[in-house]
Amino acid sequence: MIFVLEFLLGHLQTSKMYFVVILILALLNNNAAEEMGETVSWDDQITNNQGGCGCGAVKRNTDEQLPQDSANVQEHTFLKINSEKYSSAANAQTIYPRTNQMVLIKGGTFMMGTDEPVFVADGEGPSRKVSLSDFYLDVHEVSNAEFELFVNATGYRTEAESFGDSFVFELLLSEETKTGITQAVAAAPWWLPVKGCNWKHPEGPDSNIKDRMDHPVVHVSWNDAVAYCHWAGKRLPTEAEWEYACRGGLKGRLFPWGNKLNPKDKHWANIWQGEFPGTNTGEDGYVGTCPVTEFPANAFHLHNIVGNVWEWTADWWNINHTRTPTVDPLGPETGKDRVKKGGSYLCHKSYCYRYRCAARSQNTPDSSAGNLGFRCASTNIPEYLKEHQ
Ligand SMILES: [Ca+2]
Ligand SMILES: [Ca+2]
Repeated sequence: MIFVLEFLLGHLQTSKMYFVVILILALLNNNAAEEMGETVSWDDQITNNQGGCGCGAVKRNTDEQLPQDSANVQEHTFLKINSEKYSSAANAQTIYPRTNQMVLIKGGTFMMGTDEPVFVADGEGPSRKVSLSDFYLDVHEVSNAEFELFVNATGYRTEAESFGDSFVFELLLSEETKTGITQAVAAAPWWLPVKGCNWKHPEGPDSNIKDRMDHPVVHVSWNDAVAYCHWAGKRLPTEAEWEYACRGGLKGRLFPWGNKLNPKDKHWANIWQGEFPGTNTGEDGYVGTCPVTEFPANAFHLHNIVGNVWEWTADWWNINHTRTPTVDPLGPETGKDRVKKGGSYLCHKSYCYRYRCAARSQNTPDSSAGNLGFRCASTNIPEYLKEHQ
C-alpha cells in the first residue's frame, strides 16, 4: 500500500489523482482504527462467568490506553511524593473521623488456601504451609475521606478519571444514568460501564460521596491503590499476608469468625441477601457499601476483611500452587492480573461464594469497579501513625 501511495504522490499531476490519494488515505485510517481495537465491545471482557457477580471479573480492554500524558503524570506524581508530607496537619484537613489505624499482625505459620475449594478454577487449593514475618495492616478499608486527603495533597488522578468510565452494578444506578448506557457485559449484564463514573461519583455524574466519606473508596485500580499506599508510607499486603490476617488465628475456617455464616443470628459482614442479581433485601443493613467501621472485627481487630469491598493485594495472579512450604511469599514475578481478596457487598452464596478467606479473584491492574477497594500494609509502622497505636 505504501508503494502505491509513493507512486501516486510522485505522479500527482491532476485533481483526479489528488482525489484518489485522499480516498486511499481515508481507507488506511479506517483499517488502522479497527486494528487499534476501537470496535472491541465490553462483551469480550468477562473472563470468568462465575465471577460476574461482581466478584467483578469485568476488566478494561487491555488495548485501551490512557492518554500518554496522564499515565506519565500519574507515575511522576506519586514517585515524587514522599510519606513525610503526610503530616498530622494534613490529617486535620478533613472533618471526617480518621480510620487509618494499623494493627500489628504477629508473624507465624499458617495453612494458606484450602483442600476443599469451591471454585477450583480460581486456584483456591491446595492448602499449603506459609510462614510470615510480623507486619502491620490497616484496621479498615481505605475510606473516601482518606483518599480525598491523598488527592488534595498530590493532585492525583485515578485511572477511572483518565479513562472516563468505570463499572457499576445496575441496581445502584438511577434510571436517568441507565438510559444513556447501551453497552453491557454479555455474561454479566448487571455490570454497566458508566461514563463519568469515578471515586467521587460512584454511580455516575449524578451521584456523589458527600454522605459516604466514611465508606470505602471504590473505582480505584490496582495502580491507584499502589500510588495511595506509597504516598501514605505503606504498601499493599501480599496475598499471603492478607489471607493470614483474614483468618485471625483460626485454623481451617471458612470465614474470619468461624464456619457459620450468621452465628448468634447476626450478620458479620456486608454481603448480599435475597436473590442474585434481581433482589437485594439489604437485611444486613446495606444494599451498597457500608462505613468501613461497621460489622464486628475479627480476632486481629480487622473490620470488613471479607465483604463490603474487594481488596487489592500486591501479588500477580496465578492458579497453580504447590504444597511446598514458603516463607514470606511474594507471588509470581510476572502476570497479567492482580489478586483481589475478600468478596464484596454483591457476593451471594448462590453465585459468588467468595467472602471466604481462601477465596480469590483477579483483575487487570487498570480495572476499577464499584465494589473494589483496598487496605494498606506496612513492614514497619509509619512514624505519623505511631502516636495512634
Ligand atoms: Ca449487604
Ligand atoms: Ca473488604
